[in-house]
Amino acid sequence: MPHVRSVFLSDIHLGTKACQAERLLDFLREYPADHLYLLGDIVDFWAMKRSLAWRPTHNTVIQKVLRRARHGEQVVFVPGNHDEAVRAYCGTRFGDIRVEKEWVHETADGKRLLLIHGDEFDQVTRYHKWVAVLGDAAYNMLVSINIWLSFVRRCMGITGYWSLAGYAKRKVKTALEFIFDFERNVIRAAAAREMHGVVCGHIHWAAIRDIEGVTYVNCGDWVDSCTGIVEHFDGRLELVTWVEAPLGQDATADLFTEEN
Ligand SMILES: [Mn+2]
Repeated sequence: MPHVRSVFLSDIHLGTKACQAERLLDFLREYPADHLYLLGDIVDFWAMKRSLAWRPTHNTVIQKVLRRARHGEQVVFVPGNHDEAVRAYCGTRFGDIRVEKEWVHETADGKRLLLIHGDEFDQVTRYHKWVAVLGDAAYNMLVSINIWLSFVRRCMGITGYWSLAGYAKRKVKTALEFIFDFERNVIRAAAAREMHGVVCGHIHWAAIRDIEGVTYVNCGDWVDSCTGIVEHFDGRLELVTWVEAPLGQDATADLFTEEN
């Protein structure tokens, strides 16, 4: 079983239907660590106000995290905008879990990483959804719909060319610009604080890359992409995309019976 130095997770959105709690439990089982960082939007209080979708597996996630903290793993929770209610408790502890507005993690090779959720650097939250919605397949479909649309427009005597796909593409471009803006803002804030890098979440877009000499790391999410960041014992950071392991006959049963 691989054991890593640190695990960084964000945007789990417990309490929503879309939350991939089973997969997350598999991931957590695979990666015991010395440090576990939960970088915001862990529990989705916003969604829970609209409709409650709290499953037994969501309890299990909380129980597993509490147990890891109790067994000596350093667990730090940095609340995000969906769990901002917890921000009032920054600087305190919930049992063995520290709640902090932000945190600085030093990697095994001595790099200082600023840990934040990142919503304060988000100018327009809603745009990023376009990226997820409009994959290549959707784009191709738009192109073929557009062929029909221009046919209809011609039949109706409407002149001039208007491209639905082009319209969608401009929207996607806006979404990508939003992501670049977000990344740049986060990076600059980290650089201003003389950090080697920054680990955040919020935009549901996992990444590890160097921008302007600063390491930009985004944990991604557990509602769609199922990604997390791990730090190995040599300080190397790795983006893990969780691909479901084949389920053994008792793989799910023990989640509920295991002692916590
Ligand atoms: Mn967020």
